[in-house]
Amino acid sequence: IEDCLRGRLDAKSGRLVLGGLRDYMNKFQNAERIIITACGTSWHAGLVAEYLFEEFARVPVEVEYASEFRYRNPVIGEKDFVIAISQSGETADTLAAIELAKSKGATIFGVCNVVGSSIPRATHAGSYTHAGPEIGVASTKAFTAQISVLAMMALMLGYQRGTLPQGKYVELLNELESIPKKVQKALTANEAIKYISGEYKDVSNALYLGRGYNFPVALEGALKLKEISYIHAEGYPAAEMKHGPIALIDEEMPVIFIATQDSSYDKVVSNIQEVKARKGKIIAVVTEGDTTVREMADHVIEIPKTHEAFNPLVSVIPLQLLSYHIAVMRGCNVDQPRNLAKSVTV
Ligand code: F1P
Repeated sequence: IEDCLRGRLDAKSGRLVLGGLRDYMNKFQNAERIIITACGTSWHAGLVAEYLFEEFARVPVEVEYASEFRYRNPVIGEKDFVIAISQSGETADTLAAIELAKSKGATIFGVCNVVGSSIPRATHAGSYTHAGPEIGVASTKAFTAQISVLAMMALMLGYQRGTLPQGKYVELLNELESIPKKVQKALTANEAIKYISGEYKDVSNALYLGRGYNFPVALEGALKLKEISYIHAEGYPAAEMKHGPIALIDEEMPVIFIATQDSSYDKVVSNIQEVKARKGKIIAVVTEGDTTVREMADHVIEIPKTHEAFNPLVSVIPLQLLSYHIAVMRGCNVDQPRNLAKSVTV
């Protein structure tokens, strides 16, 4: 825990990754509920965190769009620990959600990237993600940095509450430390992804499907494509496909599956079969060495294996690259997409 509080992942630079938690450890540990509030990509990182906190710390979690939360009359009080996530630290909806939660007596913890921005100042405590400046408007490295911080928080909380045994806690922290190397490896698929992008740059729609930890990644993949290529894209839990989106599938529809080898793998494979039977085009992000999905998909993109809880940190990389290449090929300005602001302050 001390390692974690000192910022074990960032030991070389000596940065305090979770330092902000020190004074609020009691509130965090005894929280009856965690409420996560954010917008856009940060909200997707919050969804990943819901899975992490509930799996490892067994605390109930709610993930709320700040843009909705601020306008409703939520049941919230002193026993709630609110985590507000924001790259810019300036998002007006998230700030308003923080003020609402504060007025009800909840403890607010910020996970922000921009040092000294408004959200860190409005919260009781927080941790910076230290991802460095996001050059473009669309969040990319901020997403993975947010999940890294939230994962550390979830592991630490699980260990402290006794729901995560010490051996498992250490094993997971070690795995988390291996992620930067795995991300490097995932980036080596860049040329292959560029080729795939060329095949799909003119589509009008795309569907992204994932299960478990990869469900929020499906949402994020779809959002990146919308934001920077202006292609209509939808992200869904793969199991929801049969409840509606399956009607969209035909030879024109690319379906991007996140099909890593984890506890959802067999079920995702059957979802792939369902799409294939309807002649949908399949692009699949798979674990290195996968052969089953390779035989079924039109294209596969391999990523290194990690613990399924950390899959989003690696599986989002090819989806970010796919959106990037498609956007460039369509002549879009990837750094400054139309109609989008870096910090949405109104
Ligand atoms: C939230 C957000 C970003 C998105 C765009 C508009 O920003 O929705 O996720 O990429 O920049 O704002 P933030 O609160 O994380 O700064």
